[in-house]
Amino acid sequence: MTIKLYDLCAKDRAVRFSPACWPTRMALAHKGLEVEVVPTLFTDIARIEGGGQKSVPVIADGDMVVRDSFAIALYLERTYDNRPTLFGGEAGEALSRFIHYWAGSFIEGQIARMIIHDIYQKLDPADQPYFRESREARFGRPLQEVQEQTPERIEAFRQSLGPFRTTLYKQPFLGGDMPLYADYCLFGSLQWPRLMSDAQLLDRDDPVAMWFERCLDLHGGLGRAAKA
Ligand SMILES: N[C@@H](CCC(=O)N[C@@H](CS)C(=O)NCC(=O)O)C(=O)O
Repeated sequence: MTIKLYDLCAKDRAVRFSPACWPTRMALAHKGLEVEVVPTLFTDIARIEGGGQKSVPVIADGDMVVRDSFAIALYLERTYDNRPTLFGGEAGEALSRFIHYWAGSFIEGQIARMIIHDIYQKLDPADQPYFRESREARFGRPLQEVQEQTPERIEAFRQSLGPFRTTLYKQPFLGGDMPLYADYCLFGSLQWPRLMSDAQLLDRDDPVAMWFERCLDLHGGLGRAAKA
């Protein structure tokens, strides 16, 4: 049965940019599951089936509605346990939880400060007032002032990826020889600026950039085919 994925979209509905939804798209592909992507605006989220949703991704697998990207990954792992694993066992699941939170807070927090106004400009006009108001309340400043693409900020971001980079000197993926859900968490973080901004956050010869290129090619080039 086809799984429905409610995925955030920009003004151009074909642009699906959410750093939280990309791990789910990659997880569904990893499991070899068929998916119908439902492009969803920020201002549509409350109307997603099941009701009461506050964020995407949300999936509907038949009657089963699951929200939150990590909960979805756990659901897919348990429900489709005869398909390739997303975690490589219980310890991998526990460690992936850390990567999920690290990507969603520390990594994406830094990226947001570099691209937030670029994101705003690509959103549907129906979403722009909500996005501006909610994000300006969060940052306490106008979006134009929050966004800083200075060399210093970009360099600080690159340096903060040090432990990730060092890991990639030893192995091609966080999962080892093959990607696992932890890779998809950080892939989502970096796919977000790739699709929504012209800022070059990584040096081309950075091992993290090379890992990202490998991720773009996974699952038939799913990530690379995404419209910017
Ligand atoms: N913990 C959630 C966070 C998801 C999340 O923050 N999604 C954003 C899009 S990237 C969202 O839907 N935000 C709704 C809003 O800001 O109103 C998950 O990983 O699924």
